[in-house]
Amino acid sequence: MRINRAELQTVCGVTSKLPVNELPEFAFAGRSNVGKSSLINALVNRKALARTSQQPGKTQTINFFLLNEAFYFVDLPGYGYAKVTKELVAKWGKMIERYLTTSRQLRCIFLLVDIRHEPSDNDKAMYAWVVNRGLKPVVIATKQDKIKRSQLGKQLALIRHALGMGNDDLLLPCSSESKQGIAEIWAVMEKHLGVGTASEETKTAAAEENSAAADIKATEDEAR
Ligand SMILES: Nc1nc2c(ncn2[C@@H]2O[C@H](COP(=O)(O)OP(=O)(O)OP(=O)(O)O)[C@@H](O)[C@H]2O)c(=O)[nH]1
Ligand SMILES: [Mg+2]
Repeated sequence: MRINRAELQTVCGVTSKLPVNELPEFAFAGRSNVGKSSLINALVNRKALARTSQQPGKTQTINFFLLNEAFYFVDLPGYGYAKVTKELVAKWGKMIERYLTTSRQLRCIFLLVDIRHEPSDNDKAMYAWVVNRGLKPVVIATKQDKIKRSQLGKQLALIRHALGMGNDDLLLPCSSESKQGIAEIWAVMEKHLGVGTASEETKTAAAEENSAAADIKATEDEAR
């Protein structure tokens, strides 16, 4: 999707009141440093809309980015960041929980995990919590550029197994550096937004997405 306008509209700290938005929201969750803010930048094709850092714990607020005046990206603080007090970690957890339980416009939550590693206990707990709330998370395996093509299937199978994902649950690899997988993530959001479903162009894109998803699945199956 072409993004013509992107702005950081609302920043919420631990004690802030969350906005009651009228437009659809897509949220990005995952441990600190997994690449949430980088992915937001890659999706909107901007270098620094969302602030990123090599130091974990960069995003310490819930940030609402308004795109094309039509929908929001919600950048959540990372969990599992050890260098702040337990008290603060707990407050962030509560804030994320408050957002996920009260948002009326959340269309899809993307749960990010690092493609190189087995999901952590925090990742597993987050995934289970989101599933238990009746939300259907789409898991994104980040930093695909850091592994070899030959490792892809094995890593995806490892992540799917560790999180206890069903065969039909979406797991998409991506890289904010090389831009691999970015179009597939957009295809998921476009489906939720119901944009351009009538056009031939979108039908082709959707067919391509389905075939890309089938390819990824085949790679995973091969690795089993
Ligand atoms: N090679 C590579 N590096 C990445 C990728 N995505 C993010 N990074 C790097 O990972 C680090 C963390 O990225 P962020 O986007 O700030 O991570 P975050 O999840 O927003 O982290 P918090 O705000 O602390 O929760 C930065 O140094 C990024 O450059 C990727 O796809 N490939
Ligand atoms: Mg961040």
